[in-house]
Amino acid sequence: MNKRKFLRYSFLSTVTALTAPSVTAMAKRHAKKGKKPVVISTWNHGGPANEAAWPILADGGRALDAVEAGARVPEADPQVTSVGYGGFPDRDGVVTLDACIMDEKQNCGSVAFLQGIKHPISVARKVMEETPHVMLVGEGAQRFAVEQGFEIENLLTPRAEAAWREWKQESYYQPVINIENHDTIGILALDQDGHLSGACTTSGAAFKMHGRVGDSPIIGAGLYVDNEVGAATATGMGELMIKTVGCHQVVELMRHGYTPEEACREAIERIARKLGDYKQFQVGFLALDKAGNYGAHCIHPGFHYAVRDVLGAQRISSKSKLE
Ligand code: SD4
Repeated sequence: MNKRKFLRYSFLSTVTALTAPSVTAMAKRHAKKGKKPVVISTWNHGGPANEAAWPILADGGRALDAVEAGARVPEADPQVTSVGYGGFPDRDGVVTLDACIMDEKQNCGSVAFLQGIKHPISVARKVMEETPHVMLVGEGAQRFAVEQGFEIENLLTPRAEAAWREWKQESYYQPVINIENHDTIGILALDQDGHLSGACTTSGAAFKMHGRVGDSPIIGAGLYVDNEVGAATATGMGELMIKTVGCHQVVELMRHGYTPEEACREAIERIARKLGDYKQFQVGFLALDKAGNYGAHCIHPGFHYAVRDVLGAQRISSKSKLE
């Protein structure tokens, strides 16, 4: 068994045990009913996000509420430098945010190039629920957010500003996706009623061109949910997911019988076949099917995700193409 496999199996076998009696009862129900509920999220902050989502799912709440609650955790955390407050700015020093959300009824809402609002995921949900539209961008999205009661705040933390100033000294005008340390959060949940929802929120590629929008607010690219089949989300260099409509592809592959992991791997293979420059960038897909099975695949080693179900919390390393 190679090291990666070993680590993976170690993670699986060191599931955090929960001891509360209600959890035992739930575990029995879970065993009978299948793998519901479950929530999965990208990267390290997926753990805290899942913990915020979990009580909603455990109480029989909606997957939609769970994914929104989860996504809000890294959005508010100034230590997370690719999401919400504390996110690295664009090359002009402006923090611009992208997010989208999708429910079990094919409803979706999205905001892009949004400035000064700490919780773009909640604005995206308002777009979904309070407007006839799917997507609002820039100043219009901000105006709508304020009308909905969101506050305009300065999202550029001293840490993010210092990183931007240091980057500017080199004047290397390329968007940066750090292979080892992405922080965009994509979160997918299956609730006790068997309904799926997903959310994705990011400050995008650090030091991107002003006005650049990535995959994260684009339904089908950075997130897709089909309640008949499954859900998928993505992290990494968004241009590659947009060019291949990656998450829609992952869900469609699951419809045709691929497991979540196989579907993610095939979406990565298609990027590799079609996009010659793919090795320069990290991309990871994460998927959850209607039965509660999940899996991931990425280009470069290093992508991992967090899972929370009745058995506890796990952190799983994804297999990668360039391992
Ligand atoms: C983007 N996909 O804007 C996002 C960035 C990302 O971890 O995932 N960073 O392209």
